[in-house]
Parts: sequence; structure tokens; C-alpha cells
Amino acid sequence: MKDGKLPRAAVVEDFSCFGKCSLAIALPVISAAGVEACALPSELLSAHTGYAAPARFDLSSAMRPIYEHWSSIGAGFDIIYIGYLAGKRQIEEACGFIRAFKKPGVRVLLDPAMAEGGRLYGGLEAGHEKEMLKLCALSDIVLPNLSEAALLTGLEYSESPGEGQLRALLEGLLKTGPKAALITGVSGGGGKLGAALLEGRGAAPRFIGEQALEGAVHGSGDLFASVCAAALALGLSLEGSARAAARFTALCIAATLKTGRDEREGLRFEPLLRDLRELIDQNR
Ligand code: PXL
Repeated sequence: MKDGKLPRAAVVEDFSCFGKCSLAIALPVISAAGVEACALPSELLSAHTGYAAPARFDLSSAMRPIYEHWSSIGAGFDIIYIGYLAGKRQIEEACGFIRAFKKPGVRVLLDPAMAEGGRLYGGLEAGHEKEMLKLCALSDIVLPNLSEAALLTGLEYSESPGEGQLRALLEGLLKTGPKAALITGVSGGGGKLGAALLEGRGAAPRFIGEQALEGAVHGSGDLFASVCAAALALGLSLEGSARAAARFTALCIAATLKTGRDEREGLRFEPLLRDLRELIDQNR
């Protein structure tokens, strides 16, 4: 960060106009952390697919012209964060972007957002996970939930896997390409909920978690990944980034549950943004 320059993140995913998720979380959160965020949007939706029949506008044909123009003006990134993508073409365009922009020292964080409760999200084609494996092969860090980890590894889905199953999922994820895997939505015992981390095959898995809350809110995985992306760009370790992400996500879920609003509207993170950078710095 020489000359007051901020680190810069490229964020590749959809923009859903209602119901906080994807770019509607990533842009404000990464910016509030003090990292410049540039969007490569893959799709425009009236609302996320948790709502019935959203209006959808595929932007895959815009993705290459956008990033080729970025190349021509010398744009570069410190981190590339890939989130929800709706199909084969969008995934292929994201792969093309990574190949063009992954210079030495640039890390690729992949949140293979595609499933919940052991099933693919509505609107995704069967076999979507096979396409997602192309992105795994190009990523440095993969950040799935338990459903996505099972789909990517071909292992059985369990909501509360035992230690051996969890280890198999983590090792299986590393075989798909990345150097590190972080599975979210994992129970850590003692009423804790968080993420299981494996950095390198054969290493010991670690658990990072917070006291579990009663209730789930749409987009929590997107918030976790956005904080991780920002913290990594600011130079934190993956474990420190995951700690900051787990803490901030838990605070936002608690604040949202208090409002009693429809969980599909997503996280009410805005009032907490002013404290995000300090929280990240505490995990250095
Ligand atoms: O939060 C993941 C996500 C992102 N984008 C869209 C979605 C979902 C999950 O349902 O539908 C469009």
C-alpha cells in the first residue's frame, strides 16, 4: 500500500437488486474495509433466486469486453473474488478473466455459491458443480458451505459431519486445485458455529467459530466471503481473515434477527460497517 494506494479487489458475481447478496454486499463491505472494489457483473436480477420468478438479465456476453478494456487501460488487482455464477457460460467467462488477470502475487478466492441444505439453488442446472470445478482448478482458496463441499468432492452431504468426514471434505477440496479450503456453516462443538480450515494437504484442520445464533439469514455466506476477501487484500493471514469474517458475520446476523424482518431481505449490515476495519485490524 505505497503512496496511500488502497489494495484493489475484483469481484465477479451477479448484482441482485433486492434482497442483500452478492455485489450488493461485496461492494459496500469491501469498500468499508478500506479496499477498492471493482465489479465484473455476471448477471442482473430483480431479486435473488430465494424469491419466486425474478427478472434475470444474463451479462455473460459483457464480461469479456469489460475485462479486455480493463487490460487495455492497465487495470490490475491484488485479489480476485469469485462468487455466485448462474451457468456454464458465466463460469467460462470468469475462468477467462482469471487467466488474464492472475499475475504473480494475485490470489483467487472462490466462493462456489450454488447450494444449501444439500441441494443446488433453484434456477441452476443439474451438474452445475462440474462446471464449478473448472474454477476450483484456477483458485487459491475455496470457500464452500457443507452442501457445496459435498457436491464438489462427490462425498456424501451431512449437515453435521464428524471429524473424519470433515477432514475428507477438506482434503477432497484441495484435490480440486486450491492450496487452502475453508468450509463454512460447520459446528465446532460447545454451541459454536463457524468454519473449518485446511491450509495444505496433510496439515491439521483448524476451526474458527462464534457462538451459534438461533436463525439463518440469506446472504450470510456472501458476507463471510466479502470480509475474507477484504482482509486477505489487507495482508491478514487466511486464519485471521476467517476470524474477522466469522465475527463480523455473527454480529450482522444477530443485528438482523433482532429486526424480525423476512430473512430473504438479507443482512442488515449497514449500521455495522463503520466498525469493520477496526475489527479486521484486531485479527492481524
Ligand atoms: O447468496 C447467494 C446467491 C447469490 N446470488 C443469487 C442467488 C443466491 C442464492 O440464492 O440467488 C442470484
